[in-house]
Amino acid sequence: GDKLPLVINTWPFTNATAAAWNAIFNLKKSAVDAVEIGCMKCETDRCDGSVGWGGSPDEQGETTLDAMIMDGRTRDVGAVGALRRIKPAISVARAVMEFTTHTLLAGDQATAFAKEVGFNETDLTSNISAQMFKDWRNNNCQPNYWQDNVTPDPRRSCGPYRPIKDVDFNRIRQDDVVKKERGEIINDRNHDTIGMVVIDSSGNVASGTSTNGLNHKIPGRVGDSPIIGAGSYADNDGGGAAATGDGDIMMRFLPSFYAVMLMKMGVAPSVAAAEAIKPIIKYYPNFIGAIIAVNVRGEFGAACHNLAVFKYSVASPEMPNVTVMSQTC
Ligand code: SD4
Repeated sequence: GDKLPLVINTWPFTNATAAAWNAIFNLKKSAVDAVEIGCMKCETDRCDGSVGWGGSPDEQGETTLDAMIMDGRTRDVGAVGALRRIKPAISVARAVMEFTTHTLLAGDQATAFAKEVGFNETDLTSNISAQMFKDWRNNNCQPNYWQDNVTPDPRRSCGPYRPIKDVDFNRIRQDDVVKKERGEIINDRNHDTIGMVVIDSSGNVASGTSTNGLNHKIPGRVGDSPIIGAGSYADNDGGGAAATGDGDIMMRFLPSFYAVMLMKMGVAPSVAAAEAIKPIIKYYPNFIGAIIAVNVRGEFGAACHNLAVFKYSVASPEMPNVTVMSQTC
């Protein structure tokens, strides 16, 4: 059967998949439009609290947003990092792509740009994010999933900061305990970033991401999601890929770029996805994350690490009702 057009995105964010599918298949919109519409759906639904406003408060309680969008036909890109007080991050990223010669805008100046092109400034705090922030402060700046009988992890303190090398990680806990415990942070009920790739019926590829990043991050922290080739990548000659997980680690390896380059050389998507996270695992065995990859023929695959199972969503002429796929790690 026909494999194109195709929509694929991280996690069982099926409403986002359906929105993008409707855009590309029924409304005959472009792949870039479909990615924006799909990611917008997650932003307005606030998928799992980890996309859009009102989630993942930083050390001062503020939610900031990261997003990117990429056109694999023209290689045009727009992205925003640590966007403040503006809800539709993917659309601001789109505006960076459409209205400027720049690629990535950050922080308050990204907000100023967004206002200039007509977006509304608004508080991104929700009752939930305010409560999460309060709990965290009341818990000596430790995530509330951290057990009382466990030595606090100084990596997630709210300062003052000191060199990481001074921290005795061995004393804190064994690696496999960290792995197990952190594995419960990102799991089937608590997903993260939406990363999406859409390919139209002529083989034009677009990709995008949107997220509110990491709980209790240091203000100013930008994750992998708006970084080109890390959060996602699109190339009409290879395909598209998008990543989710520990962005501070993943962005050191540009996994989405790597997967797309491998597919460009003829490597199958599932192999390209696995290869793209291999070097991450080599240096950071406790890393948690996943990647989806799709080539220009509409063949797709995924790979993950330290998740019991990674679920992602697909729609194509072969699976028009949006199918949730399960990848074991
Ligand atoms: C980040 N990659 O900001 C995002 C968050 C995420 O699964 O995807 N977590 O690091």
